[in-house]
Amino acid sequence: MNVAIVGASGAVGQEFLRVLAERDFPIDNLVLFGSKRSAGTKYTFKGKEYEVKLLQHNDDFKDIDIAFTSAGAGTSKEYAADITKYGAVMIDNSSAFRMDDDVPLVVPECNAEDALNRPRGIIANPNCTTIMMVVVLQPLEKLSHIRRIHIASYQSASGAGAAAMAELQQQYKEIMDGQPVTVSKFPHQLAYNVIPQIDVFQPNGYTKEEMKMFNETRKIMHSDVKCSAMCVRVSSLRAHSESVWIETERPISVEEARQAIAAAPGVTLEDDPEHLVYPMPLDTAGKDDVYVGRIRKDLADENGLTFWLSGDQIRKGAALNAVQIAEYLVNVGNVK
Ligand code: 2RA
Repeated sequence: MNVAIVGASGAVGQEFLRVLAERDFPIDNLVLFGSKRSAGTKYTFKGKEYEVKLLQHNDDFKDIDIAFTSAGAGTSKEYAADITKYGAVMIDNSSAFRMDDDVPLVVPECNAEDALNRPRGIIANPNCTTIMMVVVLQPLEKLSHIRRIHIASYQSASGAGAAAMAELQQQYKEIMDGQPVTVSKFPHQLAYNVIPQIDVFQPNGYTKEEMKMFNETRKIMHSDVKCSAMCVRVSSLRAHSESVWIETERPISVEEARQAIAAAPGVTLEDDPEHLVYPMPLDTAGKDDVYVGRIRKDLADENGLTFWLSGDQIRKGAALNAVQIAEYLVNVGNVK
C-alpha cells in the first residue's frame, strides 16, 4: 500500500506512525504531509527517515492508496477533493464529514461493512468519546436493544491535542514554581481542576462534543437510541474515561453483561472491586483495548445497567481505529 498521513506532526499523526509500525501494516511507500509549520520536519518510521511535505492543492495523492487525515475539519474539507481525486481512500479523523449521509462513520467492531459503501471515497473516524463507548455497547446491544444512554465523560488533555497536553504539564510546573498559569488551549486552568465544557455550546445547552455522542452513536449502531451526555475535561493526560448508564428493552443481568463484554473484540473486562481493580486512565494510556469495570445494576431503573470504561483516546479513540478500518479494507481487498 502507498500510505499518506496528513497532519503527521500532531498527537494523532505521531500515533499513526507508531500504530502502523507496531501492527506491521503493509506499506510500500509512506508520505507525510503537514502545514507550513511542520513541513521539513523529519520522523523515523521502521528505521527510515521521512520528511514532512507541505500539503498543497496538487497531484501529490495520485499514487496514494490510503490517506489517514488528522489535521482538523477545515483542512479535511479543503483538501478532500485533492486527496480522493485519483481513488485514494481518505480515512478522516476530523469532524468534517461524520454526519454526511454519503460518508460512512466506522468503528470496525460495530459496523466494518459500512466502510465498503463510500461514494465520496471518504470514511470518517468517529469522535474518540463515541468510539470508546460504542465498542462496549455493541455486545450489550446484541443481548437486548439499548433504548437510552446517560453518559458522563472524564476526558483527558490529549483530546485537545499535543500542545494541550504540554500546557497541562506546564500549568502544574508553573503552579509549583509560583508563576502565573498559562491558559490557552482550554477555556480555564485545567491543573487541579475539572472543566464541564468540551467544544462549543449549542442552542440546546449541550456542547458540540455532547451532541456528537448523541448523533454519532445512532449512526454507527444503526440505532434509534437516545444518548444524553455530559462531557467534562479532567486533568488526566491521555486516556479518556466514561460513566455510562444504559436502559435496555429487557433487563440484562450483571453476569450476562460481564460475559458479553469479556467475549467482545477490542474490550477488556477489568472488574474486581473487592480487590480495588477497575480501569483507570493511568493504566489504560498506551493500550489498545477499551477497559470496562464497575458493572452493576442501575438502582434507579429496573431495566438499567451501569458501568465505567477507560481507554486511550489517541489510540482506540483516533489512530488505532482508523488503522483498523484500513486493515479491514486491505483484508477484504477493497482499496483502490
Ligand atoms: C476532546 N473528543 O477530547 C475531543 C477530541 N476529539 O477534546
